Amino acid sequence: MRVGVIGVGQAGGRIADLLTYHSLWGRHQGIVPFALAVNSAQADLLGLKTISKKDRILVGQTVVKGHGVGLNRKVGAKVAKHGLHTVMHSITEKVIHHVDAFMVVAGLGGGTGSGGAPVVISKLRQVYEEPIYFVGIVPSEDEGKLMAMNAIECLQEVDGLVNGILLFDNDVWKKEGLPLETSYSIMNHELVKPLPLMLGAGETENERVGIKVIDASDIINSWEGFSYIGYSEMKAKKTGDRFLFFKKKSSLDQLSPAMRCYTAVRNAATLRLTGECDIKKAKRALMIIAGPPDELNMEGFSQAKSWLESAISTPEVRGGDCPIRGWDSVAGVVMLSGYTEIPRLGVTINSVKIPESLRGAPAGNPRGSGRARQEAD
Ligand SMILES: Nc1nc2c(ncn2[C@@H]2O[C@H](COP(=O)(O)OP(=O)(O)OP(=O)(O)O)[C@@H](O)[C@H]2O)c(=O)[nH]1
Ligand SMILES: [Mg+2]
Repeated sequence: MRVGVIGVGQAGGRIADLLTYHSLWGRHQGIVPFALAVNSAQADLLGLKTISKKDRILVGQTVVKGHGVGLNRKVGAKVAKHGLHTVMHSITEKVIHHVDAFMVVAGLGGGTGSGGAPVVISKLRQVYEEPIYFVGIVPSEDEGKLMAMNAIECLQEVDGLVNGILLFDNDVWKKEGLPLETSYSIMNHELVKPLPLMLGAGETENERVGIKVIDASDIINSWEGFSYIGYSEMKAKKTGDRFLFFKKKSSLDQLSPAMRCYTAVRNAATLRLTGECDIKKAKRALMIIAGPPDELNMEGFSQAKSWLESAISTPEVRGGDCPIRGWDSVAGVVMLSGYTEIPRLGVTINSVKIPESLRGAPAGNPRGSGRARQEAD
C-alpha cells in the first residue's frame, strides 16, 4: 500500500521523516510516494533529515514567528488553517503519483500536531476519496493533564473523519534515564519498524511473491477504530554456516521453521505492541510473516492465523507472508484493530468525552508569543 504521509508538529514530522527514510533506503521502497512535514516551529523542521526542504511547510509565521504554539491546540488549529492552502497545494501536486491512502501523523499531546492534524484531515476528507489513517502519539501519564486533554480533544475532532487510528503510547515505550532526544529516537524506530513490512508486503515486484500476498484492500479492511501494532524478530537458522555443527544450539535454533513463524506472530501480538491493550477485545487483526523464502512455512502461517483467530474477539484475521531473500531473520507483524476505547485516557470512540478527572485542566501557554494566545481566544 502506497501512502502519502503528512507529519504535523514535532513528533509527527520526525515519524514521517523516518518512514520516508525507510521508503527511500529500506527493503520496501516506494511505500511513501510523498511526505510533507507541517510545523509552526522552524527549528523542528530544520532538524529533519529525509523529507526534502521544499516539503517542510512552516505555518503560522505571522502568529508565532516560527517558535511553535506552546501546547495550545487552538492556536495549533489556527496556524494550520492559515497554512492549509500551501499544504493542500503541495498535496495536490504530488497525489498525481498514485497513493492508496493518506497517513497523517501527530503527537496528540502538543499544540501544533494535536490542533493542526484535524484541520488537515478534515480538508483531505473533503477533497479526496482515499482512506485516511491517523497515527497518534499518546502522551505519557507524567506529561500531565494538559497533554492528556489535548490528546482527547484531538481524538474527538478526528473521530468520524478517519478510517482508522494507530496509537503509539509513549508511556509504554519511554526509556528512563536517557536523554529525551535519544529516547524519542528509539521510540520512533520502534513505531516505524513494522510499518514498511505491513505497507510493503503486497508491493513486491521483482522479488518472489509470497504464499499469500496481502494487499492494500487487506490493510484497509483490517484497520478501523483504535489500533496497535506489534513487531517481533528472531534470527533464522543459517543452514550455510559450516561451523554450525560445533556451535552450541540456542533454543531458537531448535525451533522448526513452522514454530519460528508461529512464535514470531505470537510474540508480536502479545509482547511488543505500541500500546497496552487487551487482545481479547480486538475486533480485527492483520498479520504478516516476513523472512527468507525457505523459512516461510505454510504450516507455521496457518497455526499462527488460527491462534490469532481464537485470541481476538472475532475470526476476522487477514494475513500474508513476505519473502525477503538473503535476510537472516524471521519477523512477525501484527496489527490489532477495532478497539473502541483507550482505557488510560478514559476515552471511547464515537463519543469521545472528557473524563471527570481531567475537567478544569489549565489552558496551554504559548511559548512563542503572547499574541498567539490572545488571537486564539
Ligand atoms: N514518540 C515520540 N513522541 C514525541 C516526539 N516528540 C514529541 N513527542 C511527544 O509528543 C507530545 C508533544 O507533541 P509535539 O509533537 O512535541 O508538539 P507539537 O505538535 O510540535 O506542538 P507544539 O510544540 O506545542 O507547537 C508529547 O507527548 C511528547 O512526549 C518524538 O519524536 N517521538
Ligand atoms: Mg513543537
